[in-house]
Amino acid sequence: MAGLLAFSAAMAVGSTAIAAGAVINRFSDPLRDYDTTSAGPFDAATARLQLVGHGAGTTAVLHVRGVDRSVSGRTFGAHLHNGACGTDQPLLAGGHYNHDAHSGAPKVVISDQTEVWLDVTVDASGAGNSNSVVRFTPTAGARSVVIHAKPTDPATGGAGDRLACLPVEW
Ligand SMILES: [Cu+2]
Repeated sequence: MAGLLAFSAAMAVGSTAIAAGAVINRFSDPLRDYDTTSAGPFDAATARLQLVGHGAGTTAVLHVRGVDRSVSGRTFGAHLHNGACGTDQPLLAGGHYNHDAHSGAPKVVISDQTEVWLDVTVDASGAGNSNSVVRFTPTAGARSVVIHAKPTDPATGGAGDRLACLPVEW
């Protein structure tokens, strides 16, 4: 119940921010497959990311659809990464975009407030949504949202293998 309430509150914050904020950018594309030699749940999926600026921060909203329904109910880690998507080159996307690292903070904290975490749970129709509200604005560049095989570990930010990638370049 607490989890549900927290989720509702987060959605409300996101909706308010969207209504009041200015869309910095919207990205919509088929997901790039990181394993073109075998079938995966995101092979036919598309995704859309909106970055909305509000005051000192950003709301990121991710929509994924067209995911194989065999994985409905599962949660997949998703994050804003530093680098661009590359065909069959999952490591090209680099590490997570981390505000502490980009702003030269003396200590780099890994959390859902220093990075943009957008884990998605796939529903019965093969779609999933998530949002993240952070108090920074990512700097422009050729970046990506990488979708991983597992939910994000809140302690390490790790989420297993990289499955698919949405180009996010501005
Ligand atoms: Cu990631």
